[in-house]
Amino acid sequence: MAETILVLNGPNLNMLGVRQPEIYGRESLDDVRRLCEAHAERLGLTVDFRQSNIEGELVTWIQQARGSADGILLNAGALTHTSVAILDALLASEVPAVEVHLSNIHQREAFRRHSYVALAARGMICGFGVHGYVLALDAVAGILRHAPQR
Ligand code: CA2
Repeated sequence: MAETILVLNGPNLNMLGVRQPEIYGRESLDDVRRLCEAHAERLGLTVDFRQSNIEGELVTWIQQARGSADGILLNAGALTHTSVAILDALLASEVPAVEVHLSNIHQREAFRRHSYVALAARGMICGFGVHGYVLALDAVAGILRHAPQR
């Protein structure tokens, strides 16, 4: 059976393509979902694609990933920079996670440079727009194929 990658999107990412295209691009979150599903199929993976504006819902989904998902691709949005709860959920889940951001968080306001997610993620991809999700799926696939154990 194909391995499942839980693709999680945090607060305000449902607004993609609607506002601030100069920062986040013109594609909608539905476009990103289709991109992930198409690329996952090429990799022989299944994608479970979700978005929430609620921190606790993301925490619950990460907890549930233990035993139900083989990898996590996470764009936690602004919660990246604030949420110890998401960090703790990632550490507890023990599912390999890759962090992704559409924008280059290192070229923006100083507060975006710090990521709690980074303390639990295997790595981070940022600054490549929606293509970053494709790169992150490749990274998860590589982890699962070549280095399944931390
Ligand atoms: O670059 C990213 O992917 C971010 O995770 C996006 C977050 C931001 O807080 C992080 O620092 C970096 C913001 C997501 C909000 O997305 C919007 C998209 C279109 C219009 C309004 C918000």
